[in-house]
Amino acid sequence: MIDAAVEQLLLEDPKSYVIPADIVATVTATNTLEHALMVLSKVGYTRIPVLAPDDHLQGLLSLSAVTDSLLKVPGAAVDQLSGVQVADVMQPVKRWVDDPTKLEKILNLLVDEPFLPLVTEDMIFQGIITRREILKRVNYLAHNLDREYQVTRRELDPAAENR
Ligand code: 2BA
Repeated sequence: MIDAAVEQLLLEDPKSYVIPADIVATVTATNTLEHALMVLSKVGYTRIPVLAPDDHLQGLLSLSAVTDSLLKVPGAAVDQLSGVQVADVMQPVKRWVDDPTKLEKILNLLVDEPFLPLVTEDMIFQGIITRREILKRVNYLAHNLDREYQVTRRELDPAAENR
């Protein structure tokens, strides 16, 4: 369990670590890979969400999936990606959160995931929580813990140390 003081400081402003949907780069499942490659190159991110027209989260598209698809055909040129759709290469979403205050879960999942999609109960995309934004909160915590709390080291129990 996360220490209560740590949790309180990290959670002071949960909205501050959510990147809202309207500024997240996304593609739709019916976009061609040529279009998706253009989006990925323009925004500079390596993996972005795939959304349905009604904003349902459908999957994730990675740059490596696009390049893999290109390399499958010997001598293929980028314009051949116009014959393949995002739906053909996107990956399923395995990890997401539906509440930005579920810090324990968020911290655990972000160990392995660079970002987590934030969705409603029925999987409508709300935005993402990235490692960068969470690390910014952790940095704030590291610099401000002793402003609001008196942090003192517990007396160590020598018997417990030798166990
Ligand atoms: P990656 O694209 O692999 O990016 C890893 C880290 O590299 C990012 O970490 C960020 O610190 C930096 N970075 C890469 N491209 C950047 C760019 N165009 N502008 C600014 N910084 C850039 P995080 O910021 O923690 O993001 C973690 C992951 O979340 C990213 O992994 C990407 O998959 C996704 N992501 C972040 N912001 C996004 C956005 N606005 N739209 C779509 N996906 C986003």
